[in-house]
Amino acid sequence: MRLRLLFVCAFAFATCAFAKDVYLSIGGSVGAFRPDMRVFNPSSSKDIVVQAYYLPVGNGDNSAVQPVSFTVGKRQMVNYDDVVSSLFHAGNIGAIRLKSDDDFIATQRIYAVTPSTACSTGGTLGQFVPGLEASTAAKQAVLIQLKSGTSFRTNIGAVNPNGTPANVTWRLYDKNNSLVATGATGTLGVMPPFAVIGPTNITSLFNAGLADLTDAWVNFTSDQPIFAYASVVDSATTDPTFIPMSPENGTIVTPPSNSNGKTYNVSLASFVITVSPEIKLLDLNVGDTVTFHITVRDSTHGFELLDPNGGVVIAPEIFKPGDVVDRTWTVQKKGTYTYFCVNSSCGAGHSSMTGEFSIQITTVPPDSGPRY
Ligand SMILES: [Cu+2]
Repeated sequence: MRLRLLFVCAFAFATCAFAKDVYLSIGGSVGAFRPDMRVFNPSSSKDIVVQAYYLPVGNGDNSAVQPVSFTVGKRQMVNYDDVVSSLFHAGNIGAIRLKSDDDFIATQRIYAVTPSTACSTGGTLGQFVPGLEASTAAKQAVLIQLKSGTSFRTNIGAVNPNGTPANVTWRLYDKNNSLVATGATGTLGVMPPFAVIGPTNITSLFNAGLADLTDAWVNFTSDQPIFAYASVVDSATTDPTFIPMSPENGTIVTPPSNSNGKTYNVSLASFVITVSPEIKLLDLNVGDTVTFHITVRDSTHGFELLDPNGGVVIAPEIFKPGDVVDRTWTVQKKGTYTYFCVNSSCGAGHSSMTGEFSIQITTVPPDSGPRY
């Protein structure tokens, strides 16, 4: 069987069955972090040449990146400690793409270096990063066993292994398996060719607000196959766990909008915020789940929602024209909520984009005292 494949390789195709295109989704030489890479050549008959591309984070188009080449001898493993520096002579954070016309195996370990002190010997603390074949990228996958709160934090990152942009929808689910947020801040929903999203804290990526993420999971769907991973870090010890994505193909269940939840369309336009339908006094109550379906019309606008005590309900966030995002929150207090555009740096008109609605206030006291 193997000989037959070799025959096909040699005579029929430029890219044969053993050609490999492998991604190491995260590597970086920044601060105390270092990545060590190993590449193994399983062939006993042939030295192989591997082309290596360093793809910087930032979710930019990396299709112009040029490779560097190295050779791996028969049945040998080559070692690139601190690979970003030693092979690419670069710094900062990026993914690594490895290509060869022949079969190979690649792995990586990324770790933080703890320097020696007078009282203790230095060492490293890190995690394993698997080399993933491009053919195993997925249009839908989950990242489970995520934890975010006071004890743990979770970063997620992604790589687009395609020469075309990938349009990605990200969804975050909380401890109760409830959808907390759809989409991501800014432009992370579109990944240009070979773009890399660096490790990003899920609470900021999704603006998760008050959600209980002590156990959480993330799902994505994409029109192009991509790679995603999570890194769960113990805040007390900094112990990290690498979590590769698990491809799946279940139907995405959209939460019912009227069980005990309600959805409102929130339009941000120059210079007015419109909530539709209008939120009347008795429409909502404590415990209700509310989704603001926010559409940004004509300009860069921001949004923030504050509770009756001035506490943040939907964290301030700046959007681009055309952005459509859902922000879900739970009513925890009766009283008057205020919302406004937070794009204060773009002229006075934005500061007039403000409004309020009240929930279940039975009497408005004429003097002091809580209003609920
Ligand atoms: Cu505005």
